[in-house]
Amino acid sequence: MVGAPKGVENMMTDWLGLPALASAHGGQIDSLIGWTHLFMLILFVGWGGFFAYAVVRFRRSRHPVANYTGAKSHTSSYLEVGVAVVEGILLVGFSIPLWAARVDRMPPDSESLLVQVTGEQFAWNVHYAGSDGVFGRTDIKLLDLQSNPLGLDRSDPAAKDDITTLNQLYLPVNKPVIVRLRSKDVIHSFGVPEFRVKQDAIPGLTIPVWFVPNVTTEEMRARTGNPEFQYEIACAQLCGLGHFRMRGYVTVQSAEEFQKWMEERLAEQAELDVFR
Ligand SMILES: [Cu+2]
Repeated sequence: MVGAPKGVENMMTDWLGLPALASAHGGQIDSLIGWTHLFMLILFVGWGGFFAYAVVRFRRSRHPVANYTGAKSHTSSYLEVGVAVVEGILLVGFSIPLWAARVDRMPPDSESLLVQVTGEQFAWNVHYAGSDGVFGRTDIKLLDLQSNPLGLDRSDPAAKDDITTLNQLYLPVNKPVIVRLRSKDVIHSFGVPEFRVKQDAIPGLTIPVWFVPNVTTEEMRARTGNPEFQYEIACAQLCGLGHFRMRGYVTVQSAEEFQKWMEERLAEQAELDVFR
């Protein structure tokens, strides 16, 4: 991308025309995708070229009778071993370490922002624990699709400072985020292309997914030249008739802006509580 700050973009991102990168680990994902494509291109050209050669070289007019002995050289075996070695390197050297970092080495809760994101047909419910860091109790009996889509029990002390939003995920920049994914009904999938994150939300399970967003929405607007740019959570599993409109928005802000946003939401919440 033109004018992109160094270290944010990856060579492979440009080469493959992937969406702009906006997370700390995204470059590694793009490298892996890029190297795999490059290797597949070499294989495709190699095998395709050999196929074309064989079709011409062993055409019927030149070789009316099959040769039962076949080739004696070991070149093909060496090539096969070479292909297997490269595939092994991609798997052991790139894929497994990357996967382990994503699923095994979660950052500690104390250093991260924890958010619960619950998918439903057809929306994303976002739930922040607030300053106490404890998610308030939820109860299915309190669930109301309009006024309380998560069934949050506001009488629980831990729920007092909780913030819930619909389809709006606000995140501070450069801080690890752990999204705890859940689903109320069917399988959905939390996909934010710019973060190189995609994880299914499965009813009955809470699945954590983590990333470090490193480009704010404002910076991305400047970089893309699109003043209306928004990070989007796209549901990446066909989850029903309204799947196409199951879309959330992510706003990445500076730590101060994020803090301010949280406080504003809390103030709004306090106003609502007066009328309860
Ligand atoms: Cu969905």
